Amino acid sequence: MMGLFITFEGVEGSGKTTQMQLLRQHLEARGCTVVLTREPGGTPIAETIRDVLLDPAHGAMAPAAELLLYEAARAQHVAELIRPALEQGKIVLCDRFADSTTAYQGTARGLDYEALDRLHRIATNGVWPHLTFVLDMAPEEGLDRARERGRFDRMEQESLEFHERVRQGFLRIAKMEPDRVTIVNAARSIEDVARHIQLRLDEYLQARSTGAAP
Ligand code: Z5A
Repeated sequence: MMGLFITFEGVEGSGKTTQMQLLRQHLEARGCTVVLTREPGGTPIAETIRDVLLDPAHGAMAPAAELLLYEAARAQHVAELIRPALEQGKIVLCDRFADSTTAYQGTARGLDYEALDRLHRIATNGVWPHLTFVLDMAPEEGLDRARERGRFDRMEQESLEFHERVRQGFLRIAKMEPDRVTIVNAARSIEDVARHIQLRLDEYLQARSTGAAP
């Protein structure tokens, strides 16, 4: 697969969408073809699953049902959009991916990591991010930013303790996979965060050009 797959992770409101748009501009200015997408979602079927997952009326959703719906949306997204784009040599920037399932449904909800890993393998079928940026900040600050938009989805209604466990879940993944996952302090200005991301990407692309990175 010739393309480049970059994912953005972090607590709600940490600036993933903002940073993806800035990185797209940066890459397009260099002549790259960039696809921006998100999870859950990214294709019509996966967006329909997203509506079910995030509907605040669905407070009674069982954790296992939630997990399987996120993975179902991912399977469709990978098959229909991400894999074809990578095979065409494009750069795919994705707002959340399997690490979100590990952090939200694994670390925060307490579902079994081994079961999650098996489901990730089925849903992603070998498609895995080359680079991941975890935009790290205190969840209460991120939630404040997100709430300024005035909409509250089902996951946002979880307790602050839940979102703190999510944060710890992302930090755990970064510790386990330091080559792939970069922690970015997201409590800084938009420009500072963008600079950190661009520097890490340039470093990765340099390593890739010499065969030192996948
Ligand atoms: N979820 C899950 O449980 N399991 C899974 O497997 C997956 C997802 C894939 C998706 O929600 C929910 O699904 C999510 C995890 C769960 N729930 N939670 N909680 P979503 O897609 O609707 O929301 P989100 O992914 O959490 O992102 P967001 O709310 O859209 O936020 P963001 O993209 O990270 O931030 P933003 O939109 O770029 O910025 C938010 C605001 O802050 C905006 O007004 C910006 O202008 C401002 N901003 C951005 N950066 C800065 C800085 N540096 N300083 C000041 N202000 C800033």
